[in-house]
Amino acid sequence: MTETTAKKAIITGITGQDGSYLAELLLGKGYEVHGLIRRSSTFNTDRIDHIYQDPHTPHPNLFLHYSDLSDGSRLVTLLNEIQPDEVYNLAAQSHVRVSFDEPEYTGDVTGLGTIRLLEAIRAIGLQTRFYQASSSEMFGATPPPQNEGTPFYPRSPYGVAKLYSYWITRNYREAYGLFASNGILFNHESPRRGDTFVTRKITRAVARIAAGEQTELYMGNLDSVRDWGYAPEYVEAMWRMLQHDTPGDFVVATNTAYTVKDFLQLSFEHVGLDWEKYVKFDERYLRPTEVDSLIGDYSKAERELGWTPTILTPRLAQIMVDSDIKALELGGSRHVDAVQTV
Ligand code: NDP
Ligand code: GDR
Repeated sequence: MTETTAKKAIITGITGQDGSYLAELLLGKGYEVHGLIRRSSTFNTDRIDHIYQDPHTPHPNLFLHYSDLSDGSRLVTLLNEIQPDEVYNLAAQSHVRVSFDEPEYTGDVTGLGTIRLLEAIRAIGLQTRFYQASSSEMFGATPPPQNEGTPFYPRSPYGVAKLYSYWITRNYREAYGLFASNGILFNHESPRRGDTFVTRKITRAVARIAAGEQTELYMGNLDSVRDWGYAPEYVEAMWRMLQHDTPGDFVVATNTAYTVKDFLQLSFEHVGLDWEKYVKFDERYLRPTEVDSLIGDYSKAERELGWTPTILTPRLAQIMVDSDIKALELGGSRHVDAVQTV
């Protein structure tokens, strides 16, 4: 019998929402996973603590390495050492509102970070497959439905930086024949979503209000329309893109539309409360330029990758509220995994 060696994958942004689900998925498929993490003065590995393996255990298959997308030479060293079969670039300054406060930093990490990785791959001559976490924010002001042929019109420093990364990924595919794909993912959420994104901000507040620990919730624009899907299903699409015969660009979405107001209503209703009694306006949550409506046409991903979403926004809101209630009962543990509750 011939022994097959495990595929090796690098995940940048492994400590984030998507990185943690992708790491679980790849470990489940028998990959050797290498996650790049940032040095921090406090622990930033909450989302992956449950899969952490002590390096002294026999045959570990998850390895963590300090790195930062602003440090190109470190990326060259790591890629050369690891010689991955697949690289998933999920790291980014990913908050749209924050990108208006830190536009240069966002450009450096969310934009130039990608060229640092691609150049490392090219310089070493690696035969690796590359996934770029592109975003529906690149469509910005272009009205829905949006698909792979829709013109881009980003509306934030984040969207502009992601557009640079999208095009440089395409350019390296065309110029050097690299197997490099863009997943153009629409908003996707989960109990592991960062606390300051709108869905999680709402579901955490609902849990706290229901428990009598909070009385009001300050929000910005409630009229924007989003196409919210479920993060564990979206990381499956990322993996399928890198198993496909040819590289390409794929929209991943649910093709459904809900306003922020709808998400408030769905979440508060789940615990029998009326959102209008608790939600107040604060202009600090407005953006200088807003993205009014994103609704993704994912028919190419369905046709070519066989991918379809099953969890839509109403169920998603319930999963997240239930998880936040459970987390509160357990004493504030930040991320209770709700995958089993689906
Ligand atoms: P998160 O914000 O949850 O995670 C971002 C990750 O990037 C974290 O691991 C973070 O590390 C890391 N990171 C940030 N800055 C740097 C840096 N300078 N060097 C190295 N790592 C860094 O994002 P998501 O998981 O939600 O999203 C994953 C990717 O997909 C991002 O690129 C995002 O822009 C993109 N995207 C997300 C969508 C969504 O709806 N979630 C939709 C479309 C695209 P740390 O934990 O230390 O902060
Ligand atoms: P988005 O997500 O900007 O779409 O980017 P976010 O959840 O931050 O905002 C969605 C919409 O809600 C409105 N909003 C508020 N948003 C936040 N964060 N806080 C509030 O209090 C609030 N009130 C109203 C926003 O104005 C916006 O219209 C996310 C990120 O994950 C990106 O990284 C990713 O690329 C895109 O989704 C697709």
